[in-house]
Amino acid sequence: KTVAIVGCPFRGGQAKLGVDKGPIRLVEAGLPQQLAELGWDVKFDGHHQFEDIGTENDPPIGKLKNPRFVSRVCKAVAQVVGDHAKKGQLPLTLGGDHSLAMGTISGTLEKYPDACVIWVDAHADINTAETTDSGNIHGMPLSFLLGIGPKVDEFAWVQPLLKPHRLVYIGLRDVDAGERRILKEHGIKAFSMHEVDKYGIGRVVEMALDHVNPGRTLPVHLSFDVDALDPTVAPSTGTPVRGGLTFREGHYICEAVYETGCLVALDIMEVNPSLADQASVEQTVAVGCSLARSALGETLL
Ligand code: DIR
Ligand code: MN
Ligand code: MN
Ligand code: MN
Repeated sequence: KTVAIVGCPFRGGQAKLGVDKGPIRLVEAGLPQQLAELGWDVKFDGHHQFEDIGTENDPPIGKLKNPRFVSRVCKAVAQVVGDHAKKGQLPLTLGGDHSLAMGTISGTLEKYPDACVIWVDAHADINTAETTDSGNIHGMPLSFLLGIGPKVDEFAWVQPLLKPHRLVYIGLRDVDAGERRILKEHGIKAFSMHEVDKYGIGRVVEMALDHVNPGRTLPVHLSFDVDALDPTVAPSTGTPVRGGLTFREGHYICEAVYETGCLVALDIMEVNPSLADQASVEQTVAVGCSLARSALGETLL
């Protein structure tokens, strides 16, 4: 079993500086060795270099900010992730901002067209070119993957291969009005923090899996935005929202997905080592590493 680490120092999907340093810190913290100790063959040949095309060459398209840069980077990431998957390797993508998931999930779906997606996040990241307030594309990747909303030529390469019933959320608590409408209209299943409180994380993960992967036979892509965790657990991230997952709830999701044996791709996104004090940064980087280890088989006993 081989895990291919795809380091993506990229921040074009949102405005804050520093999230591009996330993957570097996660690797420096020893993630490749930690995964090797779990018995994985670890492939990592350096972080990807994304040529910055410069904001002057990349004016907004409608409300979308840095559209060409985001599109180009995600297209390259789709290729890389897809190539690893086709070799039977499990791509572990380290962000970077969550717009990257447009690339990672495109890559996964190329090899596994029937894959389902578990999206762990405080946010729904399903705004369209029409509904987005911020224009930040990290709040939009799922609308492109699902083919929802007005077509944007720049993103025409994104195949709308994800079906609404193959997507499930855990951890939501900051959902825009337009996003709520989309979730309702397309019948997309979401377990917000309210459901986590009500049922407990064990039942929530079971219900989430029952929804997208009833027979536990389909490949699973787990896309984990660290802002799903409570800001006391993962403070160094661009858009923290109070009332999030505890340390254990976050890790439980990863452990339970690993236990299905269906995991084919993993994203750890939105670690921003430039935000907050040094202790908070170290804590957040360490949590990013331990989430990845849990999803790749680390157990408590
Ligand atoms: C908001 C925030 N829904 C937006 N999204 C964030 O900009 O579309 N996603 N922070 O991670
Ligand atoms: Mn996100
Ligand atoms: Mn988020
Ligand atoms: Mn975000």
